[in-house]
Amino acid sequence: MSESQQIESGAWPIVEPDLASALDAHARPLAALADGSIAAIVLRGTYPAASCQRLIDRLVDEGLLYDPREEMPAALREQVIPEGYYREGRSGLPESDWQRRATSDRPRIDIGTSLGYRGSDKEAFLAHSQQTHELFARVFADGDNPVRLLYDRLGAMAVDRRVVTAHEPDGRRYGPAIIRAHYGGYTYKPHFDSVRLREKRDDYAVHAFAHQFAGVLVLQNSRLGDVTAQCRLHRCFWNDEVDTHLKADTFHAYAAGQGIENVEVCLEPGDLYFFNTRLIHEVPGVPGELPRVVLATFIGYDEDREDVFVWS
Ligand SMILES: O=C(O)CCC(=O)C(=O)O
Ligand SMILES: [Fe+2]
Repeated sequence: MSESQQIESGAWPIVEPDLASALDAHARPLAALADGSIAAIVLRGTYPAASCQRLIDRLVDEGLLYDPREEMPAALREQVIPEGYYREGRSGLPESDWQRRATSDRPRIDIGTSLGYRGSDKEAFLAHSQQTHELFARVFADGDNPVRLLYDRLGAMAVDRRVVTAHEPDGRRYGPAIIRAHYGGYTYKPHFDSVRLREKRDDYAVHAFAHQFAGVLVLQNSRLGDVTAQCRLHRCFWNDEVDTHLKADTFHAYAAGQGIENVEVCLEPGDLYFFNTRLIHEVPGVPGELPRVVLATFIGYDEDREDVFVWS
């Protein structure tokens, strides 16, 4: 596929509501995500809403998340991820950003191992990933396992390909998925995600995949009146020209000027969606009482490979 950011014009569909419709519409749904001909695949009601609530309650009970009506526990305060944070290659987090943790009024708490956040130290990343496998085995021991559901649905869409947790050639695995809680209206500005093009992590096996997708299951949303936090996808792949607008915070004006269409993917707790993370996307925060909580993954897909890698 070319480097151009414009995708064929015409309606840009969100394929929904279930696996059957995705496979009906496209013999290879993941190929349709890869070439940008569809905006997203939405599988509604994948995880029962009651299970979402049970999981959130459990995570709060275990001190892995907190109830925003109470004060944030000190142990979590140290783990806050500043809004807008990401690391390129092997660089570290600047001191000024670490200081933003404690004072952030839009804190994000991650449960799991993020390559974007921890990947600059590979040994530490792989050791942390191992701990996440152990943590998830314990948290999801009762069989009501949303990570397995996500892998199963992805496996069905991958048709004859094999879906596995991303691993290095020596077998060491990445984190299988990550739970992210976004408090106080935490916002993802227009951005793209790519271990290859953005983070440039050429020392990781996932760097080899031509395409990167996200698979995200909503566990809880943030609501203020009628408004909930939702992802908006722009029909525009990242390239150098787009990059200047992302960095200058002028992407919205650029998109309007270019007539780039966009769609909002409206999700309820329990809905799972997949999209190509090279598309410019954003999740404007909604400072409701409760945090928006998702189970998130990245997915590596390549036409020439029969394995599909999943990581976080
Ligand atoms: O939470 C979502 O739905 C997507 C978030 C996102 O774009 C990201 O984590 O990079
Ligand atoms: Fe993203």
